[in-house]
Amino acid sequence: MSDETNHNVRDPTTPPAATPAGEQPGNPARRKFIREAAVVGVAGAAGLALAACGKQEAGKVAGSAATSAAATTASAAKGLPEDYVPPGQLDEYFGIWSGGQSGEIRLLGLPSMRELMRVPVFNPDFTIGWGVTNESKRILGPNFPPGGDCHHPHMTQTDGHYDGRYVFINDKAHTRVARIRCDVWRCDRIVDVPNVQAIHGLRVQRAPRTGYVFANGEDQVPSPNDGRDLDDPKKYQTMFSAIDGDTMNVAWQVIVDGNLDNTEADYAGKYAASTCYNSEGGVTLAEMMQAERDWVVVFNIARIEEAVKKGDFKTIGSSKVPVVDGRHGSPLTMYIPIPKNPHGINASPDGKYVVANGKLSPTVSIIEWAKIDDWFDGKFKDPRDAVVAEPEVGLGPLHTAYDGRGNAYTTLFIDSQIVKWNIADAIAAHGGKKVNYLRQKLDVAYQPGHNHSSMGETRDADGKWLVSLNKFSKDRFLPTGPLHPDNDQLIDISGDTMKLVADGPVYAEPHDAVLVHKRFLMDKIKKVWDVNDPFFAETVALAKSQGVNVRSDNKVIRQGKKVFVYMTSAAPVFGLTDFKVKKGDEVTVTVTNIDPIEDVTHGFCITNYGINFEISPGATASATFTADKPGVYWYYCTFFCHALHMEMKGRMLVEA
Ligand code: RUQ
Ligand code: CUA
Ligand code: CA
Repeated sequence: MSDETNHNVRDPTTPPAATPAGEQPGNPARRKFIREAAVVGVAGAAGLALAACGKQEAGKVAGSAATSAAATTASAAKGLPEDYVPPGQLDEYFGIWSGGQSGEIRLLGLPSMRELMRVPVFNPDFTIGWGVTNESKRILGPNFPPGGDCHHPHMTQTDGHYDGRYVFINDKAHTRVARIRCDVWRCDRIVDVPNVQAIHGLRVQRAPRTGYVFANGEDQVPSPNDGRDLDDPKKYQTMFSAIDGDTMNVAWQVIVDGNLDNTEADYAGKYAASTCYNSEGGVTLAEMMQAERDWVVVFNIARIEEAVKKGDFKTIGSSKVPVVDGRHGSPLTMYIPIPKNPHGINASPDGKYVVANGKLSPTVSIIEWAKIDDWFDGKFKDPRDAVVAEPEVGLGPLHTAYDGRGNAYTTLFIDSQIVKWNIADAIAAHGGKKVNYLRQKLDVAYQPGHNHSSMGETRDADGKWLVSLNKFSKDRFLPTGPLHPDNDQLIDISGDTMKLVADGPVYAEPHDAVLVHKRFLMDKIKKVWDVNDPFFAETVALAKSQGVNVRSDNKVIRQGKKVFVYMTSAAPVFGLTDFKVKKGDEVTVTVTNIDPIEDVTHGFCITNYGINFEISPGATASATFTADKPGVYWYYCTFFCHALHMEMKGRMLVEA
């Protein structure tokens, strides 16, 4: 078996010697060993026989019951790379990746780092028919914008544990927040956040449950932003928003001083905290870097809810969202000065601390939640006293992850490193004890933004894996033209030292990801659609109102210039071999996949009409368009579903 045919063998090429970060992660000698061992190991792997069967007849799943924990142990025993997951075996973690400028979410398996699925959210997608089908347009809204800029995917939690209900993600480009269902991995709600601009930081309430989804409006704008105060930046403002994760309504907003970057929630359900890098209220780079300290603003959730309940709020313009005033001096907020233009903010999984990452300062600031309690209780005055340590960690600290064993891992953008440091030792050193809190610095390639540890944003932080989401890949991959992929690197943090395990090229620009152990999701994910699923319930109800059972009827209903075409799909036939409409008709085609068999997805494409969508087993999907071109237009199935897939087609006859 050659290297080319074995996709699990990493490229053993030694990276060029001259690199800005000094020593290269990834030992070439080790890589060579891995390569040879892997080839031998694969030949003997039990999974190979299954994989060699190729695609089985639909419905018969050649799945293996072996756990990936066993797989990992097995690969270690054979000298295989740690991220090697044999054919037919499953990864241990779901990686939920932001799709960045693509506007989507991506599902990866870890440790293999294999991409499993893409979930269109803010972006039209012709595979799924996102932005094509009526079902997706109901979620995207009328006149939906062309895409989104996603940064922060986060899963719902209950008492600090993932509960596998939803994932939320921001769209900075159009000031929106979306919700994705974890049972079918489809976006089901998108909310426009009013009164603010550019939703960036996003986190979920951890306790008692999500609950709120916290979202930062990053940039300050006039309020309302209707043309007034255009060039009077002193009058600009932004707000912190709490969205009800169940209803997807904006529950309340808090006006703040400065801008808002990243946000985080505590483990007790009492606070959220956001970084601000533009306390100066500047509109130019130079202005935004003037102050030595900006701040973290802490939101007291109970007090804000109380203020809203008492009617102590205003509304702005046509929005009905209660807006409370949380600027300096408000009893609702606490402003903790932090050096300098801080960026990421990350709560430790023991529930005790939250760390703000200094970016332009080589420090991280450790804030103790209990001190925040004390400050709000009036036990001390100076908010800086909530900072229990401010360790120096390196240049350009952006985000911090945790292993659940008291260690923190901070990305250093400028140094192109991950620094591992110990929280207790940092606090002890701050108190004057002679102790080295720094544990290790690992070169990454290159310029890391977020990092994320397995389960690290929950009480179940397990300290096994860390991904470093690097913005630059430079020389690490085959060239792809001037636009390079990002490089998401997998790091083993289970031992005393971090070990780089794999490079993972990814399309721009994931920003952030979460790693969720599969035990939180396996029994929640559906393999076929429930025929009563709310995702297409409105479409099914419309059919019913016309006397149509979408699961059995194949018919054309004309209502004046509106034509409704209903058909089933069951491999390898559509329920209608043809249908006839007139030029100028508004046509709605509704297709229902009545194949009850897992993995038999059909597609429905009308040639030269811009219509395509997928219909997975059990699903109903529809699209509406104007039949503006007379002639014969074949519709055909776009998913290779059957030996007679090519023949799965019919004709739309458009009369002149
Ligand atoms: S924050 S730039 Cu996640 Cu580093 Cu968006
Ligand atoms: Cu149905 Cu191809
Ligand atoms: Ca600043």
